[in-house]
Amino acid sequence: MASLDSIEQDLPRLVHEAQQLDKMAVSRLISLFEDDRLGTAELRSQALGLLDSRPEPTSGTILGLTGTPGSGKSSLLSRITVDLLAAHSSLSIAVLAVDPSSQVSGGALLGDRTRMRYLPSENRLFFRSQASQTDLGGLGPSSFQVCRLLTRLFDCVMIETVGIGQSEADIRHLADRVYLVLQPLGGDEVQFLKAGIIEIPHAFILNKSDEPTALTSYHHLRSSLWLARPFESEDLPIFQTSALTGVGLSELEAEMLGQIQQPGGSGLTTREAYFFDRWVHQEWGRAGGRYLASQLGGSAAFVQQSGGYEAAQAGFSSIFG
Ligand SMILES: Nc1nc2c(ncn2[C@@H]2O[C@H](COP(=O)(O)OP(=O)(O)O)[C@@H](O)[C@H]2O)c(=O)[nH]1
Ligand SMILES: [Mg+2]
Repeated sequence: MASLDSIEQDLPRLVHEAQQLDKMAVSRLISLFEDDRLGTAELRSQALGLLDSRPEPTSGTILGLTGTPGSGKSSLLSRITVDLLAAHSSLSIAVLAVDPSSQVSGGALLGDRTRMRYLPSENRLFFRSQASQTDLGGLGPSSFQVCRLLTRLFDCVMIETVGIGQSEADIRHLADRVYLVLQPLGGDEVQFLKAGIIEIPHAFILNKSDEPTALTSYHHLRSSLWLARPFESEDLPIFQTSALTGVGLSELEAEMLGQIQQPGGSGLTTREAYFFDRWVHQEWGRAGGRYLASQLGGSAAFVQQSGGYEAAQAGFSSIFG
């Protein structure tokens, strides 16, 4: 990692190049947003300031794809991104894969088909894998940080994450829209109902619809939804897709594009309080969390009082550290 001084001197140029979606510049800035060394918060704050001072700042939409390993998230993303970019010449997409097997999914995403159609020189598609912060593929404060950067550069940030444990709640806080990717299970109705999981998503993707049990699984999922979320089940879309044959992808892509084109972009700043609290717990454990809650008026109040996320980090570090 470069010294902080050299990044500080380079920052305006780096930000400028990142705005042109230069892959090297985007990568270097991401490293800054993943860096938890003291002194980096000020640099992040400067970078965000430069990005936000543009006449028309980008405010990308965050779409989350979550689901158990093997359900086809990476395969879907590799097709969806390429299709969307081919159909919309001004669109840009960044993929953030937070996955215990992220190396594998990175390989899959940049696999043959993608590479053939999109040479590495295609700046509108950016891929980054991030080591997950828990063994279970959880998101964490640094995923949040990277999203703060990427939403200012790309029209859409697609996050791939394994939906287990804490990361279920995290993805709902981070993404503007969450898709749960499921696969047919040979008629095992109960799998779909696993506590907690079914309450999170805005929409469901039943992938591998080329498999023989897909239709039965679809009906099981529909009735599971009716039981688990009776008041909204009518409105919960289920996309039946196959990343293998391409069936159902155009419907899913149309709905994703609709999300991306909605005015307003990402509501990420309203989520700062949640991820600040997670950061405090990660850095200072439960003692830090208790101090934040009891002595500083809680996360939302403290972030606001401090004048933003970076200032709150610096402030908390000097009080508690
Ligand atoms: N039959 C079938 N296989 C698929 C489909 N989508 C993905 N797969 C396969 O399922 C496995 C896991 O896919 P992957 O995209 O890595 O899943 P992830 O762990 O959710 O990212 C791979 O062997 C894929 O080739 C599909 O729609 N149909
Ligand atoms: Mg994957």
